[in-house]
Amino acid sequence: MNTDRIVRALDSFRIELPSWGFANTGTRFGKFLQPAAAATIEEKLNDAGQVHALTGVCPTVALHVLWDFPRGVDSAHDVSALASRAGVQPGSINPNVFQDQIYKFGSFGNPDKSIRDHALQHTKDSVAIARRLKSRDVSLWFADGSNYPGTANIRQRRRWFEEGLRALHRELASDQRMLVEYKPFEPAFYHTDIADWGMALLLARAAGPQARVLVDTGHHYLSQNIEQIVAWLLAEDMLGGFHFNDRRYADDDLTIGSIDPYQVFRIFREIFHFEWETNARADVAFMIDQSHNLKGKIEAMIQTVTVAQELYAKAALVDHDALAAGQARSDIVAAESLLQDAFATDVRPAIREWRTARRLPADPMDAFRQSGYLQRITAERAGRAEAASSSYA
Ligand code: RM4
Ligand code: MN
Ligand code: MN
Repeated sequence: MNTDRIVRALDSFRIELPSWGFANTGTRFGKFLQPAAAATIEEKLNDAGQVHALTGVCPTVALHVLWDFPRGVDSAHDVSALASRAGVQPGSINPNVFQDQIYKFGSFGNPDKSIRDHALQHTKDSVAIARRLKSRDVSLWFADGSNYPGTANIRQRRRWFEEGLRALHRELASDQRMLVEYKPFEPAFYHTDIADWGMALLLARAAGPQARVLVDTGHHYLSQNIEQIVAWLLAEDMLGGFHFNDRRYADDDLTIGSIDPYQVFRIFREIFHFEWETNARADVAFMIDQSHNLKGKIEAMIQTVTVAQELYAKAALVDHDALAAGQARSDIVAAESLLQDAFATDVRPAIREWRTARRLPADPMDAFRQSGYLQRITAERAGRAEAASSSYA
């Protein structure tokens, strides 16, 4: 095993935690509340701070504007102070143009101009929040779509999206980016305005030079080759980042690697391959977009980060010189085995050593369970009104 490669990979690996992953969430059938779940932005940041303190690789937290900034841009100062007290920094800013009643028939694609303008204003405010917090990325996900054939003008809505995204792009400071996320279905079940990576790519290109595509691993049809999409977006310099999660059926938001770890490995492998070939670092944001309604929130995040590190380390082991030679000879078995051998390598001892060398607990989950943090917040937060639970899902 090439431990140097693992060490180098882990030194550069960072993954962003989602604030909403620490709050009570559920399915559309109901929520099972956890007494320790975070209800305020302060609690979400504190919990994220724990995950970062134990793993050392999650310095930033993705924030949802509607849920985390009750007073909009005026909350930015408080959020920033709370983050630094928790030992983390604000990460990507996520506008919310899907939850208000006015978005029943869409946001950027709504036939009503006043609603399109309202949505645009909210995303502009989100850019302002991001600037105030020194966050680089504004991640845009739109629930827009329709449920029945013939009920929406698909090409017209596409133009509205282009217009809106272009107008938003004009708000970006020169060091900011906007990331355009796609999703094939849900909540819309006939057509979704930004349904796949091709649509997101075209819209990002139309928006301007600082727009990129955001790949949420749960937002594909079953059996789609996600690493090929990643390879194409890298080749086009249009891959902005990931929302990692795993799924068995739809947008299940399960723990990364819990269903198909080889998929995540293959995605990371494409990124390493690109870096090997170009001798440059891929400027791609790794973010988690998971909300666990049965697992303990903090434990689920620690597990996620640990699994992500393992899969990243395995992918770093692939010898791309040997792989290129195998591909050139069309030696299929040799080439494929390079991936399989790397994937089969037990990288956990090397990761434990890496952690110890960096004064991190060798086993972050065990350290969390020993720390008493969960018992403390459970006592502090128990018995709170259900009303305090997050509005998501
Ligand atoms: C969507 C999408 C977005 C996330 C929302 C809550 O399915 O993944 O990224 O912010 O859910
Ligand atoms: Mn997402
Ligand atoms: Mn999703």
